[in-house]
Amino acid sequence: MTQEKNEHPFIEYYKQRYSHEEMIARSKAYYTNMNTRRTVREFSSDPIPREVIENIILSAGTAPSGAHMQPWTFVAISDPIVKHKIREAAEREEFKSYKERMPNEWLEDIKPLGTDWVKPYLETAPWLIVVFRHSYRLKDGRKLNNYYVSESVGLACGFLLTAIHDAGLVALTHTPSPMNFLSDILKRPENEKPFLLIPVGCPPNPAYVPDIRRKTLAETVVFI
Ligand code: IYR
Repeated sequence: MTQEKNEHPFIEYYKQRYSHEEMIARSKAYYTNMNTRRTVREFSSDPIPREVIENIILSAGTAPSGAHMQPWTFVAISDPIVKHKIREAAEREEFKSYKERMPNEWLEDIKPLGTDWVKPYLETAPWLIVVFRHSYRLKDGRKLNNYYVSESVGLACGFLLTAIHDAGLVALTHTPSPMNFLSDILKRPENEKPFLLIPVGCPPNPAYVPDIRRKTLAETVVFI
C-alpha cells in the first residue's frame, strides 16, 4: 500500500511483558473470574448509570473487525416506552416461534433452560442494548463492502459481555426471531441489521439459573 493511500500509518505499540509465572497467575485469575459469569433471565429494575453503559460499549468497540470497518451500532435503551414496544413486538414473534416455528428438536434442546415466549425482562432490565451489524457501508449514496461482519460483531458482543460481567452486571444474549421489528422501532438505516438484543442490569439476589456444567479442557481443546 502506498503511503498516501494508507489511512492508518504505523505507529509504535508496546505491550507489557510478564514472566511465565505471572502469565499463569493472571490467566488463571481471569478464568476464575470469567467462570463466575452466568446468563440470567431475571433482572432487578435498579437503575444503572448511563456512564457504565457508555464504558462497556467503549470496551465492546475495542474488538478487532474485518479491515477495521467496525461494522456495528449499539443502541442503548432506558426509555420505558421504547422498552414496552420492544417487549410487545418480541413476545408477538416469540409466541409464533414457540407455538409454530421452532421444530420439536429445538424445543426439546432448550427445555432445560425453562424459557417460553413471555419476556418480562425486556421491561424490567434498566437497559436494553440492541446490537446492529452493518451488512454494508454507505458512502455518498454508494454501497461499499464490509468484511467478516458476523465474526466482527460477534467479537464485539463477546467483549461487551465480558465488560458487563466485569462491571458487576449481568446480561442475557437474547435473539427473538425474526428481529426486524427492532429496525422499525429503533429507526435504523437500511444497511444495519439487528444482531443481538441484550438486556443488562443487576440480578435479584438470588437469581435462579440452570445448573449447567461447562465443557472440560479435554472436551474443548486439541493440542497438537
Ligand atoms: N429465542 C427464544 C428461544 C431460545 C433459543 C435458544 I438456541 C436458547 O438458548 C434460548 C431460547 C427465546 O429467547 O426464548
